[in-house]
Amino acid sequence: AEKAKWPKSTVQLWEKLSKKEANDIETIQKSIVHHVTTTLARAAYNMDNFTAYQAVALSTRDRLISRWNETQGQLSKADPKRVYYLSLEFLLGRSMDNALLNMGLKDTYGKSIEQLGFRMEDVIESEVDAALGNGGLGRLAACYMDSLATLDYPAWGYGLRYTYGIFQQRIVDGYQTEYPDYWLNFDNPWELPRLDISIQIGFGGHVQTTQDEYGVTRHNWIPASSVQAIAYDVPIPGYDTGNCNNIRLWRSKPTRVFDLTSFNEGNYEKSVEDATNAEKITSVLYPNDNTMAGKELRLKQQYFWTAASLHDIVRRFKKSAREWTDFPDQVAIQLNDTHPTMAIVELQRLLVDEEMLSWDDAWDIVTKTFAFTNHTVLPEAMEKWSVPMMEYLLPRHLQIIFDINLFFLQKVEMKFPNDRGLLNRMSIIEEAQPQQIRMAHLAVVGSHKVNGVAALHSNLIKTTIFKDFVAYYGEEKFVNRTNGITPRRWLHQANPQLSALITETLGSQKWLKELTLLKGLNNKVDDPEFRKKWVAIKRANKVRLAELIKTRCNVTVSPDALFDVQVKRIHEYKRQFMNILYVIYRYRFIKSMTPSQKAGVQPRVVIFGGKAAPGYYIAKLVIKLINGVAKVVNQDPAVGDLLKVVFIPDYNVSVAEVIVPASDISQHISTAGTEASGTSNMKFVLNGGLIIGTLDGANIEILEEIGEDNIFIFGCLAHDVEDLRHAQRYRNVPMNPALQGVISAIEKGTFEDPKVFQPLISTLTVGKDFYLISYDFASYIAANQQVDAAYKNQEEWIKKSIRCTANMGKFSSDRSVKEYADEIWDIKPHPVVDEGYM
Ligand code: F58
Repeated sequence: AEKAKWPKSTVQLWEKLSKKEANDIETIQKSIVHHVTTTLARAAYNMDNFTAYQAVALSTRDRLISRWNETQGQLSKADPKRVYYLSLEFLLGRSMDNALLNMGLKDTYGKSIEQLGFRMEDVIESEVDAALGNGGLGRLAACYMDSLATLDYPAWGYGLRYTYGIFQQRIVDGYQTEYPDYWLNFDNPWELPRLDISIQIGFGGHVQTTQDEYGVTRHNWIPASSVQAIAYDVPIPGYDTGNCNNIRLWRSKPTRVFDLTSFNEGNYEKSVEDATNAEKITSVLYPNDNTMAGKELRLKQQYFWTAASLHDIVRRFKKSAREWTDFPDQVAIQLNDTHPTMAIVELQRLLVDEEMLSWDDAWDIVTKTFAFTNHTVLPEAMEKWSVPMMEYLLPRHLQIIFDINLFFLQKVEMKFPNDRGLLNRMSIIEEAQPQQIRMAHLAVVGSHKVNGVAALHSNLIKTTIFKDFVAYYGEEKFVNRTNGITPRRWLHQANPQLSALITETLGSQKWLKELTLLKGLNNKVDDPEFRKKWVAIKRANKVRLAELIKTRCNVTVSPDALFDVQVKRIHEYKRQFMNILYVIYRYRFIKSMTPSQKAGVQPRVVIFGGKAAPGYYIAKLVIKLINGVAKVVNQDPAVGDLLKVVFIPDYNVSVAEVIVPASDISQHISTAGTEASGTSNMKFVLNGGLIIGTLDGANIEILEEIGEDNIFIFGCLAHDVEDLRHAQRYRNVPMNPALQGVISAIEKGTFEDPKVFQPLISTLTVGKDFYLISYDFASYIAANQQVDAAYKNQEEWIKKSIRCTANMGKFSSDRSVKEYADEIWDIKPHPVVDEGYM
């Protein structure tokens, strides 16, 4: 029945009944108990922490959905320009704590549940992480969604609903072993299945070419098979606003459960097999970070997701009966790396083949709609797809890619005639055996803006991978958007005591939405009372982390030692290897000391965490070495509490929330020019942790903001890396002697069978040392000595710590998102109006 046709009394009854529930303790308790006894069908007293979590989650979800409904309803009516953030990864972590804090309901829920006999912390701990991402890129998407919602921007995320997230890591005999992350085991209260929203996605087949009545050639793709995309919506509440945005995740399903032909022919097994194949598409997240997998299933994921999302976006646009030329005024699409680049091709196909626009009109719309974020310059991470694979899976799209390339290269030839080398370099097609499609080139050609993720990185891409494109398009197309992090999750939620102290000091919670207000803390540096409170909070956070280390690693560490942290994906360019080599150096140095010399040593706990891609042999050996060293060092009575080494298994978002607030110093030590930005560096410094780092990625901008007295910088410059590598390769550069000593110790078998580590050692010795560990080792040792010396002067250290937090305002993802909104997407905030339903 339509609302308009209803009698007034019916409409009024609906309106009355859909007004929001009150948020007092009694109403909330009723809603929790209601979910226990009805939704969960449990007896009221027969509950564990997990059941309590489920009930609180369901009650929170009810309130979330009211906001989501109201926001989306009002947006549909007003129909402002929206941004769509296409990302294969959204690394959200836990949702409950965040939702309650953002909606301002944490205290009330805390009291409610406490009276019912549970501790909020235990209930929160029962939630499993949503781990639909690998690392920085996926977590960045999650932070941006938080900021977009908080700033009232009309924004949707589009991604995949993987059945298995990033694998779970366990350490067995020092080695990483992988276990499937079946996160949907107990149902997921943070999603709204929209089983009614289903889109058919085709694969394979052939292209039919015909002439239409005007003699124009028309292309019609006839896919050989199809699968369904089913929508699952994940509400993203803003902080201190009723606004609630959406991430739509697609799940693949067979088009018809049984292929009727096979079924009727009695081939039951084949019909079920087809169904299984359809479901495979969204079954697992690829666990590589910064390397290209090149698997057919991955390309299927990319097309499945971009086609479903575009179909959805176009359907929404068509509701308004506007002209196609208005499309870029209604729709901005951000490509999070090259993974969604097929969206460019799919939109061109929809406009030309299905909507019958001319090629040029369509291409004008396409290039005004898309913008592209690059996250890496590492050659092994550059996406390429083989032409035969593309032809087999998406024959019409391949034709379109060749046409895009042809028209593009014709224009390049006009601007720079007779330069075949240039055309070869810029071509979307790489002339290899077989030919390869360079997705980054396609993304640049199909977008109106291309951005890097930190100042250094954005400059680097202009002088390296996209140099020719800058010459052709001009500088304006290539911009910088320095990454940011959400202060709600990474300070307010993860470090509640520090958040409370800041609020008390600054007189309000405004800083959570305007992070530059933290500057006010600079005045407090010379206040000894304030410093005392500051350091007490850090210590409490270290105690909490020490407990986690005891449970997970069975190692006892002293919270009075300096906590030195490196947690991130394990990758050669991030140089965890250099870190553990220095630990060995330090260990040997301590062992060589007399008792009175030992008395002067600054005790340290060196904390590692992070996953290696399952097929990345060298990265896995680094984990093995860390664990080998930990075993020896932690048992050595000659060292005692002066040095401890731990590898925390299964590093993920919720573990990071415990580690980040507890660090004294963290390491961001990539070879200069290799880490595009880094975002955990921002999280640590925001929480008053100092950092030791190279002049790479966002470290440089952090240095600019907090000042050189509050950061430990070492190592070569990005600018010099090429020359240094050249020297390393072709001249006889001797290994740094301190490093040489460390390598000899490993080779002598100090840390288990040295044969195991030979391939790892070879990365330094066989004339390469591509990541310049030997070159940087001397300055790395020196920087570590400076850290020890600085930490000895506790009062000065605390001042540095306060200055760190105080000057991190720039790195709020609110700032990043505003820059995208103003200068790339051209969208405005559209606040939801509270009419009493949310
Ligand atoms: C990261 N990339 C960058 N890629 O390495 C990091 O410097 C940056 O801060 C961050 O993006 C956000 O901009 C990254 O995390 C991946 O994990 C991809 C996953 C899919 C395959 C290719 C790598």
